[in-house]
Amino acid sequence: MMTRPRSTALVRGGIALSCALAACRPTPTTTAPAPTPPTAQTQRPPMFVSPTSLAGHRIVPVPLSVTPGSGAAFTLTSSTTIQVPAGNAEVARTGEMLAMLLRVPTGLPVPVTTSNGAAARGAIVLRLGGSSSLGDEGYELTVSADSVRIVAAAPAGVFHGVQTLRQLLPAAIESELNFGRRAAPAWTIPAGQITDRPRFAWRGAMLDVARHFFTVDEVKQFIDVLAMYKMNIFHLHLGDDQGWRIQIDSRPKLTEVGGSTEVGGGAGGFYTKADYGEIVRYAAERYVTVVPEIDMPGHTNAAIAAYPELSCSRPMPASTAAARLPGTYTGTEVGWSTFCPDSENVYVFVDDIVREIAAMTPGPYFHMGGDEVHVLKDPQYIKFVERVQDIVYKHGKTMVGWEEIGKARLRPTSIAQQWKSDTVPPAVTQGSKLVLSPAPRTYLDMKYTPNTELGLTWAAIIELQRAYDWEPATYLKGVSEQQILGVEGALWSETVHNIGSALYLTLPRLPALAELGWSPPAQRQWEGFRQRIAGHAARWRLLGLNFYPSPQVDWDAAPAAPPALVP
Ligand code: TNX
Repeated sequence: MMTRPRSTALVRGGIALSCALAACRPTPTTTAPAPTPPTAQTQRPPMFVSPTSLAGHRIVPVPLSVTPGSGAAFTLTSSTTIQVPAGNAEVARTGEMLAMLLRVPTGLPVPVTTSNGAAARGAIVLRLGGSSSLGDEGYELTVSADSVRIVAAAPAGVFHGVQTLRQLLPAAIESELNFGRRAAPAWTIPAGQITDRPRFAWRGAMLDVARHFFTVDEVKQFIDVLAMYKMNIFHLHLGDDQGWRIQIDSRPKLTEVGGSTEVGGGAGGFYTKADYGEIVRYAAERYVTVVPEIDMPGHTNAAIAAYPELSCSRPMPASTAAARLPGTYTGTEVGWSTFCPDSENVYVFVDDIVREIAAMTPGPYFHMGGDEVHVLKDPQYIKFVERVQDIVYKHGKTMVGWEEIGKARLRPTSIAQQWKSDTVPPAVTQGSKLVLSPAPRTYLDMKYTPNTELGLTWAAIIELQRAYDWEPATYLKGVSEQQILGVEGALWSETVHNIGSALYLTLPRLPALAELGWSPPAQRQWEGFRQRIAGHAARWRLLGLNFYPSPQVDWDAAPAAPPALVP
């Protein structure tokens, strides 16, 4: 894999360590300086404070149901254990990840024990079982003074429940420093019960690693953010005019030539098969499915630079002078490149690509792109999409494509990703399910304000409230909730050079979208989100995650005093 130096201009808080659940966090050698002992819980900085009642929680995405208890809180102590069931390696792994998260800032031993018996006193119990109505991703979290129980029908649900538990502890739990006994906050979790499950099956984010390359470690950090907010799809845009980013053994020039540059003329880079395997594994441990995209027939100049016979003719914009190798492109115009739909060699090539990528992708999807082909006539475009669709299914994957693929005849299981239409896309009329990625609401590469240094403006200026305050089931007239598979945010990287910049555009807008994807509409209100998300800035700072401190949120506000308990 090729790497290059990166600017850290927009990274706050130093080097970010990648950590959805601390698996990657080094054991600290430093002890944080003790702050002046507090006289009252309320005088402590917000990062040390946990809600005194579940009613004051700041969980994002907001759960389906939260019932505050009247009993005492659970407190992490030297006798706290994590109890996992015998015979389930996945739940055991999640238990270990939770233990690593808790041990670092608390300095407590938090051993992981295996038992199918009753909850030991002081145990955090992770368990499979519970109601099948929880689905594969739902969970039930019960907190009492004696124990914490997370019960789910499947391991993904246990993982999501652990993310909720993490958000119920003071933000300081995210620290990579040990607070020591004097400085430590009270590590308490308020009593009560949470029942939770997602609204939509597809809750995703796309990262464009083609316009600018991102290293495996940077990609892991992005996946960490998805996992924290219970998102389950990571869509990886692996090829475009400016770069080809994935090793294909049968077509070595794709990475040699196509991987050699990026927007602006930098050195680009690519993932070896081992790198890609590492990304897929890391994502899977966090219950995130990788959806690889090779955009075609348009957005293909990097592949054509490597194998010119893929094109019928080569109309190129003039702005290629800075490119390193002949035929490569480092500008940002779109819509001008295309594979030749009338060449059989093109389909042999596509078969090679889909076969190799399908073989290294455990998830069920292959995304063929299909957007913005301005230089083909409809019949040519349609023929291409239908041929590629056959190849994708031949290699055992379900096809996904940008909404333009609806012009072609789609198989019933093919999925269209809406991004520009505000009426019923043709794919839906054919019976395909839709992933909603409306650019004016979900495009993470749009500026927050006209003055945002990074980002584009063609779809909209998207401040946080605009990213949050819309409803998927009514967004497209004539498209009902049953036709919507879910939502996805897209981070195109024409202006985004590194993970610090990527996170600046992603936080806090991606958590807003995560809530649209997960939480029932009845639980969602902008004012509530605004107050809950405020509590997350302290977490992002401790994790070294850059973010946009939107003026629409009072980031330093202490958690609201809990309202009186309503039975
Ligand atoms: C449109 S949205 C594109 C991308 C650009 C993006 C920039 C879509 C399917 N295509 O090629 O990167 O706008 O915002």
